[in-house]
Amino acid sequence: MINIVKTTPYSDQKMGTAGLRKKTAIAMQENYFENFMQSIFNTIPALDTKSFLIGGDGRYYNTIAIQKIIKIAIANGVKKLYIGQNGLVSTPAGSHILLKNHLDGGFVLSASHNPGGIDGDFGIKYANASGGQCQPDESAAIYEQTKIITEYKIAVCDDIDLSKLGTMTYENTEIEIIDPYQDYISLMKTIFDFKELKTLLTSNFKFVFDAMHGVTGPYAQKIFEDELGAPHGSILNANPLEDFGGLHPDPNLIYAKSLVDLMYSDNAPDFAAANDGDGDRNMILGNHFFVNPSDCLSILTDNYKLIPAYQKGIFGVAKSAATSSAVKRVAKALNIGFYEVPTGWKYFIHLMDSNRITFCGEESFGTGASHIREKDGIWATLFWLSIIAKTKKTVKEITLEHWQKYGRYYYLRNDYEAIPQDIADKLMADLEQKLPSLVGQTFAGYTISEAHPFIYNDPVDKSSTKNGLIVHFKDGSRIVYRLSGTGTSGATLRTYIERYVTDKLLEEPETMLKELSDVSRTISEVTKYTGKQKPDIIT
Ligand code: VG1
Ligand code: CO
Repeated sequence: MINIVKTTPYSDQKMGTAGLRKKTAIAMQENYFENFMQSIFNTIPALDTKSFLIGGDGRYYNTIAIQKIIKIAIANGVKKLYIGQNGLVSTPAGSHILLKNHLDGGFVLSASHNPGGIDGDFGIKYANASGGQCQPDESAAIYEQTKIITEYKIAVCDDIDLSKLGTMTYENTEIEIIDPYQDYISLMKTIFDFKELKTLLTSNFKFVFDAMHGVTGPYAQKIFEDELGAPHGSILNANPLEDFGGLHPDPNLIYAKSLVDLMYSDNAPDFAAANDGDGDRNMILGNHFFVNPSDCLSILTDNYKLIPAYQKGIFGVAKSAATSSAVKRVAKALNIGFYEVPTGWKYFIHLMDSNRITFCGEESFGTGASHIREKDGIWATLFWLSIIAKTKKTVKEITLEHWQKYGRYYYLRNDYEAIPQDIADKLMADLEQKLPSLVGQTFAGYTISEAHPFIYNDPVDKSSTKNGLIVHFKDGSRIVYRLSGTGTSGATLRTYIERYVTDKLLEEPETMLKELSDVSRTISEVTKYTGKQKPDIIT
């Protein structure tokens, strides 16, 4: 039986950088999730011919929301649903499942690296047939629907058992509970040399992987332990938990602190990686060494030939504008295309689909390639291990040699969190206004050479996107300002700071960027607007 339920719109269902992200309590309001799902389906024609993937990172409210999607999909006459067993699918594996099965879209229930639980965050990433998250025009159309919705359709039936693999049919919808791991593992085997990696991980090389109680734990156990022979226990925090064990599943120096402490201790392993809640972000650490994600993209690109799948050559490389310029030098040296896009993985999709790029990355602990249309934490880990297996060098040696070859971009991101939205908007608008007048001015010895909004013209669909403000200095340093699109309380001002040097390769970023950090505050007047003397989070 199908029920048609009368509803009233919520005014705040606009997707941000990566889907819709809300406080869990907001997402759990009556009809909130149903409204959003029905609004998505309202924008998709001929649902009786369409197939979708459903999965999530295992956070609180996932399984309840999944049952809702299933019932709304049945009521809307969707042809087929592929659902990850127990409601689990990582963001990268989901992209692969979508592409492999030529699905029309997918829903990964995740607020990514944001904390989970009833007091945490909930989210939904909506992908289209490209295998990646929907484009801005599609999210705009969905947002319009959310503002006028008056009813949604929902099937009245028992909850579907998500624990058993198999196929069943309800009304006209076929439902298949699928293994969320196997296809992804097979895909990784087509890219990397698993035999060589097994030799490394069964040697005396010490490896750990922190899944942060997110969705990658089972993937990592299957790949690194079962397939590649790493000792049992190499995967830390391996079981997905609804509240991530009370942790913040964000793989960076602050939130993956216990892993960082281990890697800077006397019995540090040779290598560590961490992934975020939904498995698309990664952090790479060596013994007493941290690899900045911008450098990570640059190093992987420079070493593409060491990986079987890329030996015949790669297309170009792309980064978000806020990411450091390191990979630009590598692209130049390799004579491959280089692109700079707004923040958010969706902007890489057209570049991959049109064979303009093979690799891409963001400063926010994201690296990936065109094997899928999302960033991929396990892929990045396997890539690093492959470089180590081939070169027999440590993470620190590989990175240092890279800096010796190309110079180093010291890089930091300063986040000013929980700013009232109107104040943040005013700060950005005022800053944009004054950019032209800044050119030629000198602050603490740094002279501004250019200052402008970042505008991206997509070479494929010709759309134009404005995202953030960039200040360039004569010595090649840059400061990028933008507001976060993934937060759930107030606004976050992100200030990205980089400085290029060819000597002094092993200093602390905080030391090398002290003046520029101060300059970033002078220019934005963040203290005047927010009262904040310093950032809340530095990564
Ligand atoms: C942040 C990062 C961005 C990333 C996005 C989604 O967005 O800065 O680089 O693509 O999160 O990451 P924002 O708008 O808050 O700066 V995740 O792991 O959700 O998919
Ligand atoms: Co994520």
